[in-house]
Amino acid sequence: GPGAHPTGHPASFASELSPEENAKRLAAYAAVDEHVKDYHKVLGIGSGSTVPYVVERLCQEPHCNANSDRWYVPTGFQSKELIVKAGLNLGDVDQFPNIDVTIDGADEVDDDLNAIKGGGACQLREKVLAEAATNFILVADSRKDSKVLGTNWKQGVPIEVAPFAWAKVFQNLQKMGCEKPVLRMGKMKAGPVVTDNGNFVIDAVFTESYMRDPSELLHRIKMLTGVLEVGIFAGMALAAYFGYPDGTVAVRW
Ligand code: ABF
Repeated sequence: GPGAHPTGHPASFASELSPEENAKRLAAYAAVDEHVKDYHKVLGIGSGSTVPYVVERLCQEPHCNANSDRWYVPTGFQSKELIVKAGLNLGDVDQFPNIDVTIDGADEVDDDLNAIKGGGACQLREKVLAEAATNFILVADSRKDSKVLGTNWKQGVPIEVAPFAWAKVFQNLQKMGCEKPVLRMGKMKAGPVVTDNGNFVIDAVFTESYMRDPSELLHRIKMLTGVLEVGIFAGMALAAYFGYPDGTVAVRW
């Protein structure tokens, strides 16, 4: 239905999108067309500005109705809304711990398909759905593509923490070599951002020497008591699709 279109326009108005938006759409469409098969019964739907186009594409398939035996599992409030508004079957990961394909956005993806995620504060659920998926696919526009994590994404590694432990995690991140961790605040600066799981987020910038080994950094941060999940997705993605403003899509796998 019309609710499935993120711009509010029918798909035939696609050419009215800005080159940047069109790039996201093309990446999303390419990922769906390549990886979602008719026999897939459970799909993970990620977060961010490219994912509405994933749902848009899925809604152009015959499976797109409530009588379908396909289920859609969201990574957070935004994707839950997308699923509900499109009239698709909403599922949860406790019903479906095995997902055929999860398609999700990213803040940055490096040459080895390691990713920074969590700029949207959804990294804990995103990682659960990434791990649950047989095929985990990233979609983004070309600005997210880089050789080393942290090159384009300057905000640091998003870390979800238990609220009462945040100050201790903050201190331990400093000891680990992060000069200026930041407790992420809401838009009005009246208090910290609270995730879908009721937790806080610390953004931690690390120098390039740390970022060159994302897996090692991930493991060290994750060992800090009070850390629930780290927005480094190391070695999880099967492929990444980057849309370019000139209308081309680059695939990395
Ligand atoms: C999700 O959405 C997150 O992991 C990432 O933080 C964000 C990307 O959003 P956008 O496409 O709006 O930059 O994929």
